[in-house]
Amino acid sequence: MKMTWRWFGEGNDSISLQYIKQIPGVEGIVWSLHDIPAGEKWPEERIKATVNQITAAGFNAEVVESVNIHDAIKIGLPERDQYIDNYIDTIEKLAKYGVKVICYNFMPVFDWVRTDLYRQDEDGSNALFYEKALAERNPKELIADVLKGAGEFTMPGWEPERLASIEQLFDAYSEVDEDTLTENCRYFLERIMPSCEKHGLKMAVHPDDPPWPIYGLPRIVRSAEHIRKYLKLVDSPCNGLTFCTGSLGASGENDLLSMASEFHDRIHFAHLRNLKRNEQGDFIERSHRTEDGDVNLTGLVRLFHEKGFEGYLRPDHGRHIWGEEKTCRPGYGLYDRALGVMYLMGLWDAFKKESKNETE
Ligand SMILES: [Mn+2]
Repeated sequence: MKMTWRWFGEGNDSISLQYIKQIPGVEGIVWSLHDIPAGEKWPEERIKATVNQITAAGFNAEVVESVNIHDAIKIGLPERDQYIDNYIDTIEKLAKYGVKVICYNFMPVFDWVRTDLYRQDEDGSNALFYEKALAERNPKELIADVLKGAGEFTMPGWEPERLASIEQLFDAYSEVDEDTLTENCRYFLERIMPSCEKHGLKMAVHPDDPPWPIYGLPRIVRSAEHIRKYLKLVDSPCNGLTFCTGSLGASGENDLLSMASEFHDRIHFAHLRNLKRNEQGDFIERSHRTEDGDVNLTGLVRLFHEKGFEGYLRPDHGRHIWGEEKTCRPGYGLYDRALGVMYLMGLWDAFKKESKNETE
């Protein structure tokens, strides 16, 4: 297991690489070029500069999250071939600079949905919250609320320029059902896989967040059955999974332990975090501790350890605590994610010691 930390880049994150270096156990930075619009080639100079900055700070830069996929590819428009060519160009360049895993998603329109970015919890902390009854109201209201909560930060998947034409975006997807989206995904994967295999670079699809259809838009990475099908679209180790417990775990129907066990050899990247569901289908993000939510992180870390997981792992969203709210990116503050690292490392180290039968 290689512990990593998501960092949004110089001038685009409230946390410095130097601070991240002070968190024990973090080996790698998960990065991206967030200002490059989906579909465009990533400039080599920018890749080189970012990788150099990360490695100079003492981290590996082997995981990119995300290289976003242009809507034309998901919808299956004729211009998709050009965008796929651009994607392959970016894959080749990233491989050249040592990138081993690319996290991406295949969700139409919204990368993720929450209805409140600062929901107060019982202990006075606050965190990202999803209220089912509010999630499918007028999309313009939802977008306005989310963007307002983000303050001056841009948020991946919530690009104001793209969402400004939300009606046209919905129209463009009107003919895209689950089968069409799956076939468009197969087309994309078949085109990019030769390049991935040549370089040993692994694609790791992020599950749908939350794992059910919203606004009637199809979702194809949301259950064991969907993931089984997805991994067979191209049955290659390079067609893998980002195992995100906070996304998959928002549905009580997903048995995360059995999913991790079944798909472990195709899991290249893991986002481990906790959340608490209620009976209405709402959920709030919680501390990483197993007892604080519905995700059995203890059991999952044990399983990853038993399976000899050698991929990358990171704490996922954290709560906003100790007055950090609105000084950091929503869900991406320093404190709670650092606590998350220590909790996950603590579990891992304990299982490691136990398996070696070390008592001292
Ligand atoms: Mn995630």
